[in-house]
Amino acid sequence: MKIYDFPIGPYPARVRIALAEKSLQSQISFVLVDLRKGRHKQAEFLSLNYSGTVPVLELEDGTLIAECTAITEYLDALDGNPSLTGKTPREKGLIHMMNKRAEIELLDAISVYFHHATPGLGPDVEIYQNAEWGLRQRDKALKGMVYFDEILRREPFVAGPSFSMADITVIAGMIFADLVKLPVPPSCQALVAWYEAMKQRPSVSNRVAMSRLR
Ligand code: GTS
Repeated sequence: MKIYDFPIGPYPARVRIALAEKSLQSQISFVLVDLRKGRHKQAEFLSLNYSGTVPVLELEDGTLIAECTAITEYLDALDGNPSLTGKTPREKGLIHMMNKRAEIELLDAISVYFHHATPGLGPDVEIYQNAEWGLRQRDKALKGMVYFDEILRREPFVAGPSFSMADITVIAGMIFADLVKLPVPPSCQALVAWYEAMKQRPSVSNRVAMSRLR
């Protein structure tokens, strides 16, 4: 399998972390798509992913799967252990809900902030920016952090008792917050403590080195 990738990117990190949690790294080769050069907006890449984003998983038969959630679900279905997307209908429902919430309330909001209210990928790539929209999304992300902090005050993980895809998406949100220097609200002690613990997981700490190790 092949993954079209940008090694330091927060979204690609979601798939890298999932691969490491599932011990599937050796089955993957990574293909660099240089976002800073706008390669993801060029026709060659758009023919692989209409949305013009990485990561994209390419299977041996040429099937293309974009969207981190879809890729993680595919990888999880290859081998159920450990499970990242839940085994029972209840687990699956809760994990999917919290994963989607982590995208909407945190990760995607920070991404919009990055592309609209900061220099983003640079003037050649960011051809339309709306700073006001970006700043609103930044505030939404800060509210999202407070929400996840409340969850993590009472649960060990974002979707309950076990590590899951929803944790990975919040981790990606925190990685993105670090990259854009978005400070975590001081009240979010549980979120900060949980993130420090997540950073100790080899899947998280080694994620950027993954393609170089192969
Ligand atoms: N919904 C998509 C997913 O979940 O896969 C979003 C993917 C996404 O936004 N990826 C970023 C991207 O391609 C990669 S990174 O910012 O994390 O490196 N961004 C480029 C752009 O122009 O939006």
